[in-house]
Amino acid sequence: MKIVDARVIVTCPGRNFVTLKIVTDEGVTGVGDATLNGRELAVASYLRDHVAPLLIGRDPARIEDTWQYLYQGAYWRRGPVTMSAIAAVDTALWDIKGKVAGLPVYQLLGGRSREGVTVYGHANGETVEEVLVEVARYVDLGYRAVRVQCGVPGLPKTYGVSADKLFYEPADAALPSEATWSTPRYLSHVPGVFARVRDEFGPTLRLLHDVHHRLTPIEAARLGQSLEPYALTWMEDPVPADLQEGFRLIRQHTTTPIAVGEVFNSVFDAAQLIREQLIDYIRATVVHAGGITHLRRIFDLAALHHVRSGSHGATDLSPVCMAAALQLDISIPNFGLQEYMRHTAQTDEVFPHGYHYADGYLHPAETPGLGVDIDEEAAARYPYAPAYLPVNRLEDGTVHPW
Ligand code: EZ4
Ligand code: CO
Repeated sequence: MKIVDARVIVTCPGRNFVTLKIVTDEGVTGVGDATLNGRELAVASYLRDHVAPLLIGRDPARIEDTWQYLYQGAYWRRGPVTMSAIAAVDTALWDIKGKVAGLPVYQLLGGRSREGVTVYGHANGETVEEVLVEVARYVDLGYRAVRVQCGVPGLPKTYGVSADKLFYEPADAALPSEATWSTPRYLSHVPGVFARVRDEFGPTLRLLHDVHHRLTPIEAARLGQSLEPYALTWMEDPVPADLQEGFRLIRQHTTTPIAVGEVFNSVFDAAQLIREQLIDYIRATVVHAGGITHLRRIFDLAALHHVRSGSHGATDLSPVCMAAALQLDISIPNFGLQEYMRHTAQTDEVFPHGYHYADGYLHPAETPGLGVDIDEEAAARYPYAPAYLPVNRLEDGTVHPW
């Protein structure tokens, strides 16, 4: 079998997605997500101009060899653009391998390790009252875990808090919008929010919170301490992880578990965090961390160090990425949680998929391959529209410095 075509499809069914479709001479096809929020066309060009020509004529069965060929062969290593492009190829090749074998990809990864993939949803509101209503909505839907984000009094707009329910779209403008950040206002407000949520929903609902890289290590240590009475499942992205040893300081001060990694591209972004057991959950994803092949490598290192998976699953990760993530989630020994933000009806139309939600769990499709496809005719009806993530400034106008 040989690869005869590798098409890059850019579509915007409510938000932008970049998808690679690999076609073989025997008619078997595979899909991979290549979406990099706010930088979509850079990955599309990388694939179209620099990767697709190298794939033509290759044997699609050689997944590891193709991964090494693209990674080593580029000379320029890592980075979100390169690794998202490699991820798309890798994911599409796993899809093809599953279809050729007649098995869902998780069977090729060792088979099922659990009955379902526990997911968490996003409850967010401007006020605590709104937050409580949103948490109740997820509890009613059967969720066992909920991420809680609340507006901060005195700040006009907070990242992660939106009027949309069940999903939200942070890339909200054709040019970057701006939000204001104040650490003192934030740190004084958050513990009270969790006190109310615990009070209302009791001790067993799993609660999570995303700090979106806004704090310094000592500030994050204080936040972690102040949240200890509410027994969070994790405090996410407390500080940027450019400086991996920064997490030591947080770790020394708090038993609140830590999750990080949604912007990681490589095992090297996480190696120190994992080896020193500075985190509890690794949030790297299929699309941004080199595909199923490389993400499994990250999860295997994590398993050796008591670190569980907690993959990113916001709306900018397409149903193709979610379908691939579920194949890993259901099969690895150290699965923790899977983020699950629902996509819009238009997105679901463009990406028909067989995975489904029931009673707090996502279930991968049982069909051969990943169990997801792209409807290219539907995709063509939604042309690319520029959209960027917001920029954060401090109250004095400084661009948030870390
Ligand atoms: O900011 O997906 O945990 N989820 C998140 C997301 C990310 C966006 C970035 O593209 O932090 O909302
Ligand atoms: Co996050």
